[in-house]
Amino acid sequence: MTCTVAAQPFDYRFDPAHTALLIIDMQRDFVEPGGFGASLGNDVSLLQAIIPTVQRVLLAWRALGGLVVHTREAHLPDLSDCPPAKRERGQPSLRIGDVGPMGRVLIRGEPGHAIVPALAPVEGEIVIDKPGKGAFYATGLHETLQELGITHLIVMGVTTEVCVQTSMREANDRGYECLLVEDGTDSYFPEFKAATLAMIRAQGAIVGWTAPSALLLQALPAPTP
Ligand code: TIU
Repeated sequence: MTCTVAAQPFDYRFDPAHTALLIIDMQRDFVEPGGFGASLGNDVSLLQAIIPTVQRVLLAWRALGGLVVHTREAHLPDLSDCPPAKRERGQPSLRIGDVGPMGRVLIRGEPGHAIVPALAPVEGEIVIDKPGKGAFYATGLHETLQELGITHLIVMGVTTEVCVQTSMREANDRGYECLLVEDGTDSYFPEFKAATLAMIRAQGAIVGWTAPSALLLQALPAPTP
């Protein structure tokens, strides 16, 4: 079955059986006060606002029986997978591994590491802990998707220009056809989000396509009862 989304810069076609919904880092550490995003000096309210949209698409995709992959940016408790440069860069109020209001910042298993309750993974969905910004670096995600016959990725999550864009570029280089859901992603910096959407779809979809969630949902087939 082929679905067609009236995306930019031109129609995006996909078969749901060979497509995964990839939800990047919708963790408390990025969207709630007291986490990693806030420790970098950011206002997290912009990111919180996309949760209902991401949930709408997630529920529609689940109803179709489509594959869902969630990622979390996270490090091992001993920080052996965290390059010192990542921990030491800048002047954050809390560094990765420090104890904050939601436990140790960006550490696996801590309260802040969890995906927000509205988007929590359910049984059968893939959850990837990634030490980098990209979902493919040091995760085995490509091998997993290859085994499952996935060729297309529909992408949502945060932040648009950091982990979402990095993951889309990694995916694009590995041959995946990627659609970014415009209102299912956000940045702490609106101008960075706008620039990222423009960069992705420039030059004939050099990284991928973008479309609002309404056009994606319109393109999905009705779920079979
Ligand atoms: N998930 C993700 O985008 N990680 C970041 O560190 N993003 C920032 O924008 N800082």
